Amino acid sequence: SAKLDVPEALTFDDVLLRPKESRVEPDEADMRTKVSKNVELQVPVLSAAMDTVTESGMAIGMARHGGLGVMHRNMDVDRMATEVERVKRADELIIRDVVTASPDQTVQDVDEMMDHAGVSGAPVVDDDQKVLGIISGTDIRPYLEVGERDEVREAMTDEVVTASEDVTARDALELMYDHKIERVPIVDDGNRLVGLVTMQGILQRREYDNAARAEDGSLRCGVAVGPFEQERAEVADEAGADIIFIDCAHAHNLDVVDSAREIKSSVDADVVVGNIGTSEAAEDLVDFADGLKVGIGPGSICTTRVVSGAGMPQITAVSEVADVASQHDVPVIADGGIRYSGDAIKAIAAGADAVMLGSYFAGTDEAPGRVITMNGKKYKQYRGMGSVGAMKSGGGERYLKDVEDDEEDEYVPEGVEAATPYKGSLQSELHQLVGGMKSGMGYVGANTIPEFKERSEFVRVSSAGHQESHPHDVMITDEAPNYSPD
Ligand code: RVP
Repeated sequence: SAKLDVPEALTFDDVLLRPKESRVEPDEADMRTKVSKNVELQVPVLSAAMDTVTESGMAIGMARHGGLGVMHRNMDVDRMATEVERVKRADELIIRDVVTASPDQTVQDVDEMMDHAGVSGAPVVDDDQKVLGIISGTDIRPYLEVGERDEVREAMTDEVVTASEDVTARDALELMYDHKIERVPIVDDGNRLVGLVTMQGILQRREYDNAARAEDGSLRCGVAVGPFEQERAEVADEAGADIIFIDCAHAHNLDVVDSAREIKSSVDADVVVGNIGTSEAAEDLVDFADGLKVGIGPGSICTTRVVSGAGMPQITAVSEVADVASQHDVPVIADGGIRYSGDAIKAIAAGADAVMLGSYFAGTDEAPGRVITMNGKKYKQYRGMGSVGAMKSGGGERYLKDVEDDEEDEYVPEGVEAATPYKGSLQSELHQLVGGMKSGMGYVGANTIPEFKERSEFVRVSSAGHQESHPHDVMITDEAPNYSPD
């Protein structure tokens, strides 16, 4: 029957990159890419908009290392705005959230307070925020050693070098060198404290020379909004989000398309729409979307395909969408199902400009949530945004529009709640991911992402070939930093 004359769709394990003649040193591969029409990244990687993956901590880490964090929407609009502001302010020259001391506090008090806040010095201000002095660990130590409980006004340095808000990093550094100090309070015309510039802050900014920054120097970040959340989108835009991600499990729903178009017309930020998995969906979105996100069911915690019977294996989905999107210069993000760096670079070969990962980052320190120990091994929680737990705390509409409040039985989840091995710092995970992707570029002989997309070719892999790809016929004795058996 014609109904059974069906096309085949492929995913990561079905294909490998055909090795090609090359002079490319992987280390030197240029990973720059566009994730949306107006946002370029140094590293083609995004962290997923999930409540166990991306809040401001992850977004800051991703952007500092050249990628992009997309913050989830399981939080109220006010908190979302605060989270965006946190990212935007993270690497600002002038720290606005300054820990201050008052002149009549005791030195012990201030010592504890600074310890708690993780700072080593604080401006001393009066009730009117006027700067009276500055106190640091060095000023306090002699008092603590002899056990005296003096007031801050005794211990502080009262000749303070201050600067005004228009200070540049260079000026501030010069002041610090000239006066042998490490922090300069920033004051207004009335000598009232408005911020602080620290040596450490300036040096830290220099360290992240690969960071994803907007024109004003702030770190880039993305925010997920529901398909009908016009207000959230506008608030995110106002707060300074660089990209708004219309976040929907099936963005080819025509009501979603209409609403996304409306949101696009009311914000300044770029608007990326997803998820989709077919060329028809891409056709319906390319006229207004600044980027398209692909993935119907590939996610590690996703049960959409099992529950609904619908989905699209990811390599085919990406290449269908990319065929259409590339004709309109709309970037494509491959979202979900990436377990290894090899998967990530295969997604780019299929036509994506960047990749989004959830489980890969959920175990890092930068992801929300605590480390838990089970049977002596460390884990962090990782759950689908369509899981019962995530839906209960607000993520429901991604998967269902009309769930009655808190009637658990009413939910038809499309995701599971899980634990993922604890992995330590985001930086080392990203290093492995990007390093592996660069190796792929070396094997194909491409120096840049666009060149790689052009030059790469796939071969089809049999199940015997797949088995051969993984370590086999051995017992692994030491864990590799970039491989663990499934
Ligand atoms: P993975 O990287 O394989 O863990 O997949 C992460 C992606 O899975 C997310 O970016 C999102 O598109 C999708 N997701 C999130 N929640 C769910 C679900 O509950 N079904 N799916």
